[in-house]
Amino acid sequence: MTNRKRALLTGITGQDGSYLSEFLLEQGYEVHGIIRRTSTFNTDRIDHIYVDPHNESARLFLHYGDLTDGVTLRRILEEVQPVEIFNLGAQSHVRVSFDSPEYTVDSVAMGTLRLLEAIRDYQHRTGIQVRFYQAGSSEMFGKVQEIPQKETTPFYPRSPYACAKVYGHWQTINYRESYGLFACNGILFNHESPRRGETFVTRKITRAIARIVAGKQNKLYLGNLDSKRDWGYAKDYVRAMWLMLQQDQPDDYVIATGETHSIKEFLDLAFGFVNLDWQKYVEFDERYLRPAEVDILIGDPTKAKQKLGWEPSVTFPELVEIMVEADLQALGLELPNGHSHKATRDIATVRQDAVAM
Ligand code: NDP
Ligand code: GDR
Repeated sequence: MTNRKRALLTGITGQDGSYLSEFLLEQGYEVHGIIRRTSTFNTDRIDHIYVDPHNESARLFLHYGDLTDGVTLRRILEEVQPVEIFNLGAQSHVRVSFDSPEYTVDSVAMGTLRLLEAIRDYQHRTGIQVRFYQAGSSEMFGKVQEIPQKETTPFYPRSPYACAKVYGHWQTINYRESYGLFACNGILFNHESPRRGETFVTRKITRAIARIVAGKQNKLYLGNLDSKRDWGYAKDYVRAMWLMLQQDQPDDYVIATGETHSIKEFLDLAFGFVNLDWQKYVEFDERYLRPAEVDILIGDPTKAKQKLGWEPSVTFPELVEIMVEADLQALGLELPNGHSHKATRDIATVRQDAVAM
C-alpha cells in the first residue's frame, strides 16, 4: 500500500463522483470508488480517467458494492483504509423517489447509517481517523420557510428522497457529536453539467435541443415549468466538498449561487442559443409532476464564502451554454453564433438512444 492520501467515494459513477475523482486525482490522491454491478457498463463518466490496475501508474480503483449491503461496505473500508470518505451514492431522482420510496430510503437514509456504522467500527479498531462528507441536498428545505435558505433554515422535506436526506443529515451530526467523527454535511443546491443524468430537467432540455436541431426529435414533454431552482456548475461544487474536509473543524455548509431561475427561464435561454422558440416544441405531460412540489429554492452561500473561501466560477447563462454546446457537440453539431468552446473542457455522456423519463 502506498503513502498517498486515499479517498473512498460512494456514487463514483454519478455526475459528482466523476468530477470529484478528477479533482482528487489532480490533488495527488489515490481514489477508490464503489460501483454497482450492472448488466451493461455504467462507468461512462469515469472511463477517461480509468487506468488498468495492473499498470503501476494506476491511482483509481473500483470495488463492487452497494449502500444497501453493509457487510460489503465494511470489507471495502478494511481493504482500502481511506482517510477521506465521500458519500455521494443515492437514488437521487426526486420524482422516482415517489415511485420507489422504500428503495430510495434504503439507499439514501439507511445507506448513510450503514456507512457511518462501518466507519465507527473501523476507526475504533484501527485508530485511523477518517473524515466523512455527506451529500446533503437543498431538497431538505422543501416547502418555503425562509428565503434565501441558509444553514439555520428549518427543513420541511417534501418527497421520500428529501426525507431520507434529512435523516442522513442528522445522523451525520449525531456521529460527529456522539463519537467525535470528523463529519461534514454539504447542503448542495442543484448543480448541473454535461454529465448530468439525462432525466433531470436541465439535461433533459439540452439533450432534447441537440436532438431537435439534428432532426431526431420534434417534441419535448415536461411537467411543472414554474418551479425555481438555484442552479450551479457541478465542477465548482465538488471543490466545495473537498474544502469542507480540509478545515480544522467539521461543520455544515450551504453551497449555492444565490440566484434562482424558473424552468421557463432555462428554456428561454437554452433554446435561444440555437435560435429556436421553446413554445413550439415543449408539451405538458402530467407524468412529470410530483405529488408534492418544491416551488422555489435559493441558497445563501455566505458561510461557505467566508469560511471555505469558496465561490462559484460559472454564471447561469454560461452553465446553460456549456450544456447546450456539449450536447450539440456529442451529435457532431455546433452552436450557431460563435463558438464558446467551453464544453470541450467537459465530457458529455450522451446515450442518444435512451428513452428520457
Ligand atoms: P447521480 O444520480 O448522478 O449519481 C448517483 C450515484 O449513486 C451513481 O454513481 C449511482 O450508481 C450511485 N448509486 C445509486 N444507488 C446506489 C446504491 N444503492 N448503492 C451505491 N451507489 C448507488 O447523482 P449526482 O452525482 O448528481 O449527486 C451525487 C449526490 O449528491 C447524491 O447523493 C445526490 O442525492 C446528492 N445531491 C445532488 C445534487 C445535484 O444537484 N446533483 C444536489 C444535492 C445533493 P449507478 O451509476 O450505478 O446508478
Ligand atoms: P430536482 O431536479 O428535483 O430539483 O432534484 P430535477 O431536475 O429533477 O427537477 C427540477 C424541477 O424541474 C421540474 N420539472 C421536471 N423535472 C424533471 N426531472 N423532468 C421533467 O420533465 C420536468 N418538468 C418540470 C421539477 O418538477 C422540479 O421542480 C435535483 C436532484 O439532483 C436531487 O438529487 C438533488 O438533491 C436536488 O436536485 C438538489
